[in-house]
Amino acid sequence: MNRNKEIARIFEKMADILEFLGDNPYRIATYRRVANVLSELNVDVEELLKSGKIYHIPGIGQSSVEKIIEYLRTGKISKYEELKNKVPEDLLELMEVPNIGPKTLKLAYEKLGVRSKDDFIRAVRSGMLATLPGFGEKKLQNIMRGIELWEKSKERMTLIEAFEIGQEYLNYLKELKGITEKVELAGSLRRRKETVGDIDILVSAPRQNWSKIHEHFVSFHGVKEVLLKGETKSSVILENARQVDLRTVEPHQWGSALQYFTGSKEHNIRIRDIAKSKGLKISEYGVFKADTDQWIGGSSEEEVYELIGMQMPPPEIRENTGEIELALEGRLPRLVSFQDIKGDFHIHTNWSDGIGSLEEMVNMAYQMGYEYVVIGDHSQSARVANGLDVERYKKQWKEIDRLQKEYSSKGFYILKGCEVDILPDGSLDLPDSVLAEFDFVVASIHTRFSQDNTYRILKAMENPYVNLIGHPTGKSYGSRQGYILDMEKVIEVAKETGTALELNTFRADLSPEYVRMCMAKGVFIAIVTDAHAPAHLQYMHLGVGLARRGWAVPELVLNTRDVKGVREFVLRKRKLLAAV
Ligand code: DGT
Ligand code: CA
Ligand code: CA
Ligand code: ZN
Repeated sequence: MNRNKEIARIFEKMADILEFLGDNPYRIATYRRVANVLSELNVDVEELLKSGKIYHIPGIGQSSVEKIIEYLRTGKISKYEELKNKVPEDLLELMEVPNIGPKTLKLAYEKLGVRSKDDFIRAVRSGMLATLPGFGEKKLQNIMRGIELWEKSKERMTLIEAFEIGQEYLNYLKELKGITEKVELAGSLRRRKETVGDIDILVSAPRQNWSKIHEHFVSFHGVKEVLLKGETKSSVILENARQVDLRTVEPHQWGSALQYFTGSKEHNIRIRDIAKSKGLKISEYGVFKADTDQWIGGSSEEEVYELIGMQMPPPEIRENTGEIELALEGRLPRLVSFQDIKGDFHIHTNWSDGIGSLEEMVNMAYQMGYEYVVIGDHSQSARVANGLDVERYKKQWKEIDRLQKEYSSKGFYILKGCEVDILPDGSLDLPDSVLAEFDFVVASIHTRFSQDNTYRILKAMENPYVNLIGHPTGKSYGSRQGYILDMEKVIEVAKETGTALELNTFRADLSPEYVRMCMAKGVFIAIVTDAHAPAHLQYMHLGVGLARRGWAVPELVLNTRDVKGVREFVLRKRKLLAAV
């Protein structure tokens, strides 16, 4: 899977370079398309080559296939190596920055003699860039903000990125069958934090196996640099600059080590104090009597918490924000879990900007074990996303009706939905008469990200047909901070109108703090993947983790309702606002 992404990245870079060089736009588009297709494939590209299926994938032509074969054989694409020499590497890197495209860099390169990243930043700060045509105040501000967000995003990765690397590393370590005992992700990744600094992996095994395990760990194919290779701890930096740490412990230390390395640090400090007050000592090696240093337990995490007299808080809420007090009283709430999830409310197909067909997306939702899925393609004003007008929605409904016939016998429901744009004045991109015909309506803001958008969201929620506000804060890690929003007011009106707020897995929007506010006020959230390809639906597992970080309980997570319950939710709002 990961190799697909590596190759995709190279195609993307080739497209960037060609654009910088002012090459043929058709070829640039081809490379970008190949990159897109490759990064969303859910089969290893080598398999597709072997079976010959690669020749049937639209968008991948003969010359692209040749490049892929070359990469699989040699680990390189000579065309890329050749292109790389034509552009300073530093500048290439800058193309990843939101609001800086190859065209801007080319201008700076040609007109201002910019040759490096620092040159470029200097050109922005000194006002040199502003002397070029088309670089007004606003554009320069966006570029500067883009650089800041990008530099920050290099320090920490998104949960999705960390999870994919972590899973791949876990599978790789599990190749050591019989040598390792338990293998688990720890640290902020296990806590499902929205961003992850480094990836922590914990392995238990008899001590005599440890050196073999560390040797294997540093030999992972994506490793660029070994920072440390020891008997108990190793650290590596991957090709994509991300860090992974490994710890090995003895089997009887597993629970206390997992507890320790899961963190958070703030949670652990409190736990140690509580242990102390009970005459115990707690560390990554176990739970001990304070006076005699006698080991009394710690082979499982449950045991660690039991020994100090408290419930075990789920990893996602171990942040010392109230979980310890409740756990001591045995009053932790039951949080939502993946098993509770009966559907996804926001996915896209190739009718708008998704790459999966309606059939493929529906099939994947069914494979997830759900009872229903809401198709949520973009509405017309989202032109770059190939948004649908009323006529195309109606065509899509016919397709859905046809497909529903196949799925009815399986007890699976395809709900007609949309992601309707909230326009600048807060009105919606589709008339009420059409909205009324959908089973479920998501409304989102996709324009004017730098102003206060509270009024737009409030107005959208007053519409009787809007059931869910999509990615409510507009933030997008690494590229957008999110617009100004009076979230307290939004939550209040969500409650009054019977509207749910979306927890968008890709963007980690809502934040855990806002989820907690929703729970406190009795406002529904809906966990969605915003999937643009079949494989994305699986990120629901992470979305649930993010919801748990906000202490989400099943009663206030819309996805825990069955299809009848969802229809009741929709009808209730329409009645409440007197639309039926
Ligand atoms: P990150 O990597 O910045 O996203 O956050 P974490 O929580 O993964 O932090 P990391 O990788 O530095 O350490 C992993 C866990 O190890 C951390 O959650 C708790 C534990 N830990 C690390 N340093 C300390 C410490 O100084 N005291 C205590 N009590 N625990 C620590
Ligand atoms: Ca970490
Ligand atoms: Ca670490
Ligand atoms: Zn959207």
